[in-house]
Amino acid sequence: MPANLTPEYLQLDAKLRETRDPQEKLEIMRQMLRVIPKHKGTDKMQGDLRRRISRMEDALAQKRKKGGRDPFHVPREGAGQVLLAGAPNAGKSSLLSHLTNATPQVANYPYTTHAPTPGMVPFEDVQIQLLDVPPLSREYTEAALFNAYRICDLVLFVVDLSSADPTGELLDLMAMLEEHLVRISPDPARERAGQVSEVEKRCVIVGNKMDQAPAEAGASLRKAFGDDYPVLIGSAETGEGLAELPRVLFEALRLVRVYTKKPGRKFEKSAPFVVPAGSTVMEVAEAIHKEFAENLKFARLWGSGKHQGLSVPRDHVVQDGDLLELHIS
Ligand SMILES: Nc1nc2c(ncn2[C@@H]2O[C@H](COP(=O)(O)OP(=O)(O)O)[C@@H](O)[C@H]2O)c(=O)[nH]1
Ligand SMILES: [Mg+2]
Repeated sequence: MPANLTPEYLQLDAKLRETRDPQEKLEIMRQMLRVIPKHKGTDKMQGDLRRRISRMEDALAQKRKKGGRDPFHVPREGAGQVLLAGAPNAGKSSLLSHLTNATPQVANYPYTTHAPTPGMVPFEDVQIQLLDVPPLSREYTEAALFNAYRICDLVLFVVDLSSADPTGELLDLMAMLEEHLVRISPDPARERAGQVSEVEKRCVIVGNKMDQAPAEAGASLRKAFGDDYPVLIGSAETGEGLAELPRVLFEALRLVRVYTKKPGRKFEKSAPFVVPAGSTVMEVAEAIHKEFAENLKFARLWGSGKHQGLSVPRDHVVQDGDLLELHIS
């Protein structure tokens, strides 16, 4: 069967042969996999591409481990890693300054942010890591930036409401990520082991510069995206409209906080264990210590309404704010 490759695919193929940088090669192969016509005639080519992508990813990961540096890699801290995304001048750096103690450069000209700048967003008794990164743009975006989106926990889009077409701008940002195999989704599929191609990420949207924009701009952004994603309309400069953003980020990360204590001790409601929503008592114990989990006999639970001190099985699913007393043998 003929492969019927498109000009777009052939162009990428030619580009791949000219490219030396492994990271860029990887990006090109991911794009090729995206655009290759999906039918029986290309099955083998698709398989080959997947294998080459996988090998290249492994090789790059090895290199990073050996100390080769990925300029966009920032070690995870706190409850989760949120990556800002936006066009030049949308207000990403201003938002980071507003929400955290970080002091990124804010300037009224594009491309001010080069290396990622991290900051910690406090929410009640947890901290969420927020990373400011260079803008997404069709003119120039470093390939390594797309990798950063692949490994973050949540994408925070910032859209300038005073621009000509905020909704179109956001659709374009999403399309750019998708072209690099990062799909924004209200309900991402769990990542399967060994899957190398597309990843799915949740997002939160901030319509920024409301102080400079007509009210309709915010309303239409909400109308376009509000059914699928949290949309906040506000100002990164004054903070107006954004008071709930830390909570919205925490909720979008789909995490729960659990407070634990040993039998006979008092609860210290200060440092929660943060685990993915849907985690069980056993998984909380594992998060504390592997050995601890192995020796877990039973747990008593306060919280979730009806469980005031009742003993619960190891596969009981914990809720945000639960108090757990762990009994080990
Ligand atoms: N009026 C207004 N200006 C803002 C707001 N947020 C950011 N700006 C301005 O927009 C410009 C670009 O902001 P910056 O945070 O550097 O954008 P970035 O390129 O996305 O990081 C700066 O001059 C900011 O002062 C806002 O809410 N209202
Ligand atoms: Mg910036």
